[in-house]
Amino acid sequence: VTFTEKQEALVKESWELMKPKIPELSVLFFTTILEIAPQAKLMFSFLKDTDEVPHNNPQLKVHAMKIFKMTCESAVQLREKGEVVVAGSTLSYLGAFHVKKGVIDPQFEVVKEALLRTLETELGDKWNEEMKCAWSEAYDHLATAIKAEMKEVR
Ligand code: HEM
Ligand code: ISQ
Repeated sequence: VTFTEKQEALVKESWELMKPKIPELSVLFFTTILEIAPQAKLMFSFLKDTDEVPHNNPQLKVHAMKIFKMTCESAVQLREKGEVVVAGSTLSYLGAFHVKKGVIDPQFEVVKEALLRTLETELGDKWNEEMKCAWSEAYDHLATAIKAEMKEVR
């Protein structure tokens, strides 16, 4: 794998800019997922009793934060080791968890697209093609690792 120091730095720097705003951005992120894949609505407990994306759901904020953070960690690991480790047990837990929720592989592209659009919206002028490539690669490796764990369960 060729994930460069520069790419790692781009992901880390943009994540630092995003982090303080994640409570608000989590709503945009989740809304974008549902715009791309409306049928995913039924899978999420945040929407059990409502049609609208809740603006003050702590779970939604925590999960959204985790996804961005794990993608950033994936960038660090790619640079250091050329593979994604996260914490081994976290990966197998997430694999099993998502299988139980009924998640299928193609939906990982939906979450990826939503993640990239959220970054683009928030970063505006600071967002560029190089950053997009770095975040895409980091996310793809994380998604591949989770999908591999999902296969173990099935
Ligand atoms: C929950 C991460 C991709 C659907 C979660 C949780 C995390 C997470 C950390 C919380 C687990 C818990 O409650 O213990 C990720 C990461 C992903 C990813 C890092 C990709 C790299 C996906 C995809 C889907 C999905 C592709 C399909 C649309 C869900 C659902 C839940 C969930 C339905 C349960 C939410 C709830 O109702 O509480 N995910 N996820 N995830 N994820 Fe993902
Ligand atoms: C869980 N998994 C994937 C994407 C998500 C987005 C918002 C909240 C929870 C999520």
